[in-house]
Amino acid sequence: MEQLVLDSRTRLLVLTGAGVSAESGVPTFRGMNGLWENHPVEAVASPQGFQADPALVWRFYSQRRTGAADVKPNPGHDALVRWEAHLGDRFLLTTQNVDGLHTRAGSQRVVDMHGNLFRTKCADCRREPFDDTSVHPSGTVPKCDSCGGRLRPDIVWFGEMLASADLERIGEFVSRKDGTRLVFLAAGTSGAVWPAAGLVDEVRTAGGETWLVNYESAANTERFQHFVQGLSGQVLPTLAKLV
Ligand code: BV8
Ligand code: ZN
Repeated sequence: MEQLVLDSRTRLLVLTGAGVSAESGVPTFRGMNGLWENHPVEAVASPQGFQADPALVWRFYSQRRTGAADVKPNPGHDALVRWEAHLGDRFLLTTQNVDGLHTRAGSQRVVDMHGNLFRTKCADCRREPFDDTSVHPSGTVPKCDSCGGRLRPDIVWFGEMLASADLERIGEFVSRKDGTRLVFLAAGTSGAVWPAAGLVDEVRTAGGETWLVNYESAANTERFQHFVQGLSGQVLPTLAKLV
């Protein structure tokens, strides 16, 4: 198997998707055929879906909070913690996953680019998002205790822009001019959702080296210079040479 060399001249940007959490027992989107209770996920995870039926959306996220609460990080998450310890500020992990497993594994330089399942905000006022593990009984929509409006998970829904601070942090890392060589590794992602699916092209434009670790071919596999097919929990622990 080709080895990813992480030496003192390397800076590494990692992008993860649902596949990295699969071995922890978190269902993937493709694994669910993109459906939840026969609703296309894009329909439930959208402002329109919330406008139309907020109780349904809260049932979706309450179920996922319950599911994600009792899972544990797997060896794929742990390998990324070791790489970060080796590279320090020459490491950045951006994840499409909202399960918080990277942070639970010990990763620090993490961008939750699509938000976090265990944080809540108000749909109707600008109060600060807050940590929240509460699961709501079916049919209920929690109310905001500062404006009385509807609370919603602090998650980036389809049709919503990602946080500009997150996009800037990723952009700064990709375009950094500090004499290091840029390496990008995507793991456990089908490359179907944008702007995450376009990161490989931004890195190529910046002259970076590109790796994909995935169980099956992704929508953008041909955009990567290296494709290592396999389970991230088995591949990531042995993929990198830390020198
Ligand atoms: C936006 C939070 C501006 C919610 C999520 C350009 C072209 C086409 C469409 C668009 C475009 N630009 C924008 C769009 C629209 C849209 C989009 O991309 N639509 C897709 C469906 C075509 N993008 C957006 O709306 C984004 N916002 O662009 O705003 C704007 C606004 C208006 C109009 C235009 C532009 C916001 C996107 C974020 C949405 N929120 N999540 C929640 O989680 O509930 S996306 C969600 O789905 C996940 O976060 C993730 O991003 C995606 C699922 O993908 P993956 O994580 O890759 O998971 P998947 O199951 O698909 O694949 C898993 C892979 O792992 C598989 O390949 C499998 O083989 C592999 N695998 C499985 N097990 C393992 C494994 N690999 C290794 N090891 C294993 N063990
Ligand atoms: Zn409010």
